Amino acid sequence: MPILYCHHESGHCYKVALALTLMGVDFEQRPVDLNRLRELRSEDFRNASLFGEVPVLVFDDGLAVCQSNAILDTLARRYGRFDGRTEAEKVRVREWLSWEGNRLAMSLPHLRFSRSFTAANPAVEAWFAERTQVDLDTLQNHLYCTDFLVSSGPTIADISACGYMFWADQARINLDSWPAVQAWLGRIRALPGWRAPYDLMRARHPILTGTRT
Ligand SMILES: N[C@@H](CCC(=O)N[C@@H](CS)C(=O)NCC(=O)O)C(=O)O
Repeated sequence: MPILYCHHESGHCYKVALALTLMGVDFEQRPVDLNRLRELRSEDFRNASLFGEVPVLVFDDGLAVCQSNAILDTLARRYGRFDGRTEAEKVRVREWLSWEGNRLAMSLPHLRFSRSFTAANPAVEAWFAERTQVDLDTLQNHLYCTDFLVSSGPTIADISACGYMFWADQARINLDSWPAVQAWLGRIRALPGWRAPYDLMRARHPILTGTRT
């Protein structure tokens, strides 16, 4: 079965674990200790990971894929699930994956990390907070007109964008201000097999004070 190198505090890992779970694919979790210097992490992980980060998914045929959205893309293509139905929808899905990687992944995860783990410089944290609000507005404006990011139904775009949302409270973000986002998260929660991050990912190696990821 595929091996997922992961960490239970990583929403990028959660995206992959959630996609595998919703697709009904069994996988083995190998928690990586992010407190350790990259060069001191296990040899099998270092061999599989191009950038030294989690998540990495190693398929049964030996293909190792890193970068959460590249993994989601690979899963959708390999298992034929949670992708757009038409070529145009597949394009929309990948537009959202790129948006997530450039926008959302640069805001909410870092705000949460600064507010719940290792504090960033206050000016930097303020920048994360401002950017998070703008990104939530972008999502909200889109989700006023559609149940999922691509209108045909749930896709890897939703799985990617929701990766850190279930931890919004840890970033001290109150999603009551974004009701369309909350409703969308409710629809994701209602997907058959959905599980919350800490329920899905095995907790090992708590993040130590001062660790930066
Ligand atoms: N763009 C990457 C981000 C991955 C990432 O930032 N991973 C963090 C955990 S959330 C990590 O492995 N940090 C450990 C380190 O930097 O040493 C993705 O989408 O997978």
